[in-house]
Amino acid sequence: MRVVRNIVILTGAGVSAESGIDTFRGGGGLWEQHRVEDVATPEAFARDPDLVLRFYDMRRSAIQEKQPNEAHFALARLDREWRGDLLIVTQNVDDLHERGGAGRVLHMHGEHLNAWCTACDVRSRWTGPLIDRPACPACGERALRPDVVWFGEIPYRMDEIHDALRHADLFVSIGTSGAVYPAAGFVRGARDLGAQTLELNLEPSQGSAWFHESRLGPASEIVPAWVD
Ligand code: BV8
Repeated sequence: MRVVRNIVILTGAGVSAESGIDTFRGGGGLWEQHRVEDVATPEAFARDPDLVLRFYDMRRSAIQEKQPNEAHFALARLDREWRGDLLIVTQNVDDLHERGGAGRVLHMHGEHLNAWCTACDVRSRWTGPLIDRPACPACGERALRPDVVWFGEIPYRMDEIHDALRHADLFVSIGTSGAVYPAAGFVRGARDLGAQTLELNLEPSQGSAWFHESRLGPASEIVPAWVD
């Protein structure tokens, strides 16, 4: 087995579940309250911008009342102490990794707490609602949308992610169902390039067969157990 110097960690909604943030596909999960095609696509935004803006305003407000859990804190400890390369690629659009103290975090699906101006393309930190069409802080236009990657849109910083996967000695997937691409394909790429692969999840994911090892349980327990 290769010496582990470089680690890539992929996280999904399951790492924030115990902080009280809905997952997408769990029982009573987020998508069950809203059909995917109703809210998380550019077509939905063009068809019914108010519905989409209200959906994201509700979530942007909700995450600000949530707190990081032991999984976020454990990953932050690892991030601070790890001497090699380490990258936390998150599919999540909450800021709990950062509030838990992690520094090397890459939001491939964007962030609730950013707004993206469709007039001037500038992204601004944003904690309030967008439903009232506030003015863009950069250009003044009332053209802000959530800075979140919708289905059919290209995830952020894919080159950086692929570069990290190419150099990874260990790929760890935490709290994701393996349902959404391209994130769900990372494990196969890392394994084909010789990385050890580990899954930490409440239940087997759709990609479980690609992991050398799977540990099942709640993230707030199995992530600190792995890190420490
Ligand atoms: C793209 C932001 C092209 C929005 C999100 C057919 C086949 C394959 C692919 C496709 C296809 N048709 C279309 C596609 C592409 C599509 C896709 O994958 N669709 C799926 C549904 C089939 N993908 C895209 O459109 C992507 N873009 O492909 O562009 C391209 C790409 C690369 C290069 C060039 C061109 C864009 C996808 C991004 C969509 N945006 N989020 C928002 O948040 O509103 S996706 C959304 O799902 C979130 O980001 C979320 O993170 C992500 C994945 O879900 P999970 O995080 O895994 O959450 P889930 O609920 O599913 O699972 C939770 C897991 O946690 C479970 O396993 C559960 O057991 C576990 N768990 C629960 N509690 C705990 C726990 N684990 C531990 N402890 C607990 N306590």
